[in-house]
Amino acid sequence: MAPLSRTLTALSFVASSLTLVAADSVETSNSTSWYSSVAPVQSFHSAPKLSPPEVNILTHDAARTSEGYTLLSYRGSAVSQPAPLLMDNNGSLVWSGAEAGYGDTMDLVVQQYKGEDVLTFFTGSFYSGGYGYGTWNILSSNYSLIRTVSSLNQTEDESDFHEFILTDNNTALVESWRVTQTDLTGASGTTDGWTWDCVFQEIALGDSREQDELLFEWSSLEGGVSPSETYFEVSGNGNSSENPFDYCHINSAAKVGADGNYLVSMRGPSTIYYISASTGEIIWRLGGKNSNFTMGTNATFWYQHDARIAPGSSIDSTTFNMTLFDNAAGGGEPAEATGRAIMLELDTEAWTATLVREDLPSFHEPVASQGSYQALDDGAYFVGWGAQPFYSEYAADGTLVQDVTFGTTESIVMSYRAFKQSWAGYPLSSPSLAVNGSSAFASWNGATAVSSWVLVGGTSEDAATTRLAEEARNGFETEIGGLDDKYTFLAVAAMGSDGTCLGVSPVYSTSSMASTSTNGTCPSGSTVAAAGTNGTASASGSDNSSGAVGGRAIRLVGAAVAAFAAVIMA
Ligand SMILES: *[C@@H]1O[C@H](CO)[C@@H](O)[C@H](O)[C@H]1NC(C)=O
Ligand SMILES: *[C@@H]1O[C@H](CO)[C@@H](O)[C@H](O)[C@H]1NC(C)=O
Ligand SMILES: *[C@@H]1O[C@H](CO)[C@@H](O)[C@H](O)[C@H]1NC(C)=O
Ligand SMILES: *[C@@H]1O[C@H](CO)[C@@H](O)[C@H](O)[C@H]1NC(C)=O
Ligand SMILES: *[C@@H]1O[C@H](CO)[C@@H](O)[C@H](O)[C@H]1NC(C)=O
Ligand SMILES: *[C@@H]1O[C@H](CO)[C@@H](O)[C@H](O)[C@H]1NC(C)=O
Ligand SMILES: *[C@@H]1O[C@H](CO)[C@@H](O)[C@H](O)[C@H]1NC(C)=O
Ligand SMILES: *[C@@H]1O[C@H](CO)[C@@H](O)[C@H](O)[C@H]1NC(C)=O
Ligand SMILES: *[C@@H]1O[C@H](CO)[C@@H](O)[C@H](O)[C@H]1NC(C)=O
Ligand SMILES: *[C@@H]1O[C@H](CO)[C@@H](O)[C@H](O)[C@H]1NC(C)=O
Ligand SMILES: *[C@@H]1O[C@H](CO)[C@@H](O)[C@H](O)[C@H]1NC(C)=O
Ligand SMILES: CC(=O)N[C@H]1CO[C@H](CO)[C@@H](O)[C@@H]1O
Repeated sequence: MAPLSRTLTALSFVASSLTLVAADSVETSNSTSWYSSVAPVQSFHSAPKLSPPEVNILTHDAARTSEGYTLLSYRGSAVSQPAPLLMDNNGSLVWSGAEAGYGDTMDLVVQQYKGEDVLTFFTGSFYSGGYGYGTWNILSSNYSLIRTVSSLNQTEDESDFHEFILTDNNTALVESWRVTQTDLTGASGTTDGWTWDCVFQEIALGDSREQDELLFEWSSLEGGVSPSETYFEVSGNGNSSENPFDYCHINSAAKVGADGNYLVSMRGPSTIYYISASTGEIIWRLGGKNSNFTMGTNATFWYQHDARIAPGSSIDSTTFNMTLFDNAAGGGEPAEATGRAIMLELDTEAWTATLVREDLPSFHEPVASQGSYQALDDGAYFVGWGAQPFYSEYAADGTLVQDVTFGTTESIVMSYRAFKQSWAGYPLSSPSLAVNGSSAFASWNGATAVSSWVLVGGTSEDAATTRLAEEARNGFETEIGGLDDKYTFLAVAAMGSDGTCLGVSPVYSTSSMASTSTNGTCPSGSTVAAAGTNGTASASGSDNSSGAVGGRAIRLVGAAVAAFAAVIMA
């Protein structure tokens, strides 16, 4: 591949704009301090290296909001600590990939790999034209990297960041941008112009990258998408291999229907393509200059993302529904007044596209780039507003039930896509403890099974075993107040809802105000989760009688939890 001028984006660090706010004070924050920063962040005593966004929850109908975690690929030039993030419905952090060194990422999402839930996301280089060169990461429920996947048949064996789909046939869909010389006269360029050819591949996954095999490859130029289909303007690009014209800008791809055909979205032509898996031919186009469908009232979309067949629909039927994110902007002047997430009913006999659902953003503006639209299992819909730092949930009847912003200024704080999904995470790391004033603070990045925290203490490093207090988990970091000076060595144990000890922090010294190298021990009497299962490597029993693996759990129910909560222990 010809060398490209690689302008890294999203690197400028706006340190002066940072506002640190107290941990987990997020539910109703509409404070002056939130608005005084473009990218306010939360901070934690027990996880001082993490700076996830402090969100501003504009709407939250808790009774109608779907369960699950929100997945963000938080980044942008105003973001001090870009990271893949899991947040809960209160805007509390659940997992930040920053601890493991992940920074700028794209498309964090839960998928299934070999029957297990995994987290997948892109890491690599980001370029100002809105594409990337990198790899897709697959993390297990213990947050360890199972493997990476990348495009094949490339001079540089790297993928673009727009799409990564794991299919239930152990294959993956990936994309890449290939610099290619072509006739650009149809797009007001030269006959011997240069463009990015938009490529997608289906790869059969082996047990490692070396064993992966290319099953199918399609490119926009070879597949029949003419440069004349684009709405993007050449404007000085396309005259050299170092300055290729982005005519197609592929984003979403999906494998659909009984024949395993492909549904592919490209922004440049504002068109969604249905492509045959057996011949590579374009079966039909939706939208754009050569649409097979007549677009009904308000059905036309511009510079869209994330085209999917709606749940309950089949592309093999003559009528079916499709969801997509309509940016309304991206090619110069905004084409519509606002971005929106829409569902179209398509009829492949009458060749009509009819708008049947439209979810509008509270900010009511076009969305210059990025965006996603997810149908949830309960009939609700979840929207990631791309370049606008918002995510929103709409009930089946269209009511906005959750509306959250995670930055205040357009285009400098963003997440390519946002999802709401269920996830169970069992980190291999240990819980963290810090003391500040007369309180202990406990957290465990990525642990989803923690129901309460037990504080244990003692007067020597090796004997921090006296059970002092128990506090129900309360957001990412839980405060356990009223420390007694007498216990100079402390540890916190993370307890599951059945009283199982899932993990223990290292012993912390209140005289040095730092963790020691001694591992904490599970509270005596608790069942210790088996090492290696559920990522509980950090849990260990305090003694032989403490209920080793298989021992009976001591269940700490209502009254016991309340009695322990925030109580000063003598
Ligand atoms: C939050 O505060 C900002 C700035 O004071 C204001 O513009 C906005 O309307 C407020 N939002 C809500 C939901 O109260
Ligand atoms: C959100 O906070 C409320 C109290 O403010 C609490 O009852 C609820 O359990 C919290 N939800 C989550 C998902 O943490
Ligand atoms: C499943 O993947 C294999 C290659 O791994 C391929 O040969 C087969 O056609 C695929 N089946 C379907 C239904 O796509
Ligand atoms: C590999 O890429 C080249 C273009 O660089 C293309 O012509 C060829 O068809 C691709 N091979 C496969 C197996 O798709
Ligand atoms: C391509 O166009 C740019 C300006 O649009 C110009 O600076 C550059 O010299 C041109 N390159 C070639 C090879 O013509
Ligand atoms: C879609 O329209 C093209 C002409 O633009 C035509 O060649 C093609 O057959 C149409 N597809 C179907 C499925 O009718
Ligand atoms: C189409 O959209 C416009 C602008 O949002 C709106 O005023 C009009 O009511 C819509 N028409 C229909 C039939 O939905
Ligand atoms: C498409 O969605 C609309 C609105 O939910 C629904 O009324 C219609 O039945 C759906 N059409 C199909 C073919 O599923
Ligand atoms: C205690 O917390 C306050 C407020 O976050 C912070 O300013 C201070 O540095 C902390 N003290 C210690 C010893 O960590
Ligand atoms: C972490 O998860 C992977 C994949 O599920 C598994 O192979 C590995 O054994 C786990 N590691 C530990 C220490 O449990
Ligand atoms: C302390 O815990 C870590 C896991 O968190 C483990 O690797 C290490 O072996 C433990 N050390 C001792 C002395 O048990
Ligand atoms: C690998 C493993 O042991 N997973 C278990 C973790 O804990 C959950 C809930 O307790 C179980 O459902 C999993 O099977």
